[in-house]
Amino acid sequence: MKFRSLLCAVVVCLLLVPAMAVAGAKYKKEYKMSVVVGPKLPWGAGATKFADLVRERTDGRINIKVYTSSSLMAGKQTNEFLIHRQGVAEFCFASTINWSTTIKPLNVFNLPFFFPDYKALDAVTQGDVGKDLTEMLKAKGVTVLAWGENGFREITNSKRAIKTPADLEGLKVRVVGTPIFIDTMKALGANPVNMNWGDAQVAFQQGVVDGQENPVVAIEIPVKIWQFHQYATIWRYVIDPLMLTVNNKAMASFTAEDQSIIRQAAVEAADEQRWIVRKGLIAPDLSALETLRQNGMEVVELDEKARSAFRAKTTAVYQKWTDVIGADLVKKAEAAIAASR
Ligand code: X2X
Repeated sequence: MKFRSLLCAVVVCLLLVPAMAVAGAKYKKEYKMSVVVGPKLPWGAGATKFADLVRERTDGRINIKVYTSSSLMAGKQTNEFLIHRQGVAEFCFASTINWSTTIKPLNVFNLPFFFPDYKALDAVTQGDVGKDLTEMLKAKGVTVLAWGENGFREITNSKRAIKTPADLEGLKVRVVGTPIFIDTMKALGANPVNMNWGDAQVAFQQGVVDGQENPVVAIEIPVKIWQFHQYATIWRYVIDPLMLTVNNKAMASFTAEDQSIIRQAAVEAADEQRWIVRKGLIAPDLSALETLRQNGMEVVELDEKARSAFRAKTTAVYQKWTDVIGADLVKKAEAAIAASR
């Protein structure tokens, strides 16, 4: 009997040790990373930075190719979570907006006029809400490695300066195909049209829509929005964080050492990207708004009183979507925001 169990142990060892040794050698030649925007925008550049760091630090064992402009989902940005979960893209640098059609609690970031500033946002992503969302996504097959940022979404248009809700009346505004955006724009009196980002840029050019909403530094300046729109209103109506993520099965296929390289690289790339897109948008440095003005735009900055007139029109949207998101999560976010004051 003794001899037999010894033999068994030897056989097990002989089978296991080589299997462990070759784990690293089983890596794919290429891993895919999905990004909705182009490579030159800070968001796309953040993804490239992450891929480069991982490649360098793993001596090329993990070779991530960044697929920009929604190319892995044929332009349909709201399908990104699905292809990520399936493992078509092992990595993503993704906007919460694009995933919020599938993962409803992510709509917490889309609640109109909810986040007053970056401090409030950081309190939410770095606190209990960030933790809860991370756990929810993990259960659905995806790990959040770090939070980056697209930014507060500010409206621009070709018709008139928006100072009060009445100025929005009847404006045709392009939004992402995420239902809460349609509800919010309708509540504000605008005429929302949903469109993928790739099509939207053509629509601006052709004047098919009057306006759009996107972050200033991350999107509006790089795409030179002044070519199409003369008016911008800084109203901080919605915040758009980015998540740098990995498919759980892909992550589990890497050695512990490589997993920690991936985690570290994600935090570095996302932190850097977040500060790049905030630059020029935090008083006293409002140079990003100056860039819009220097390019001929009229920029309206709403104070809290003016902002609350818009918020008042969206109360029903807030209530409806609190139920969809989950009242507990919204309560946690409210508490984190209050504590950040
Ligand atoms: O489509 C948009 O407006 C963009 C690029 O900001 C997002 O992907 C959410």
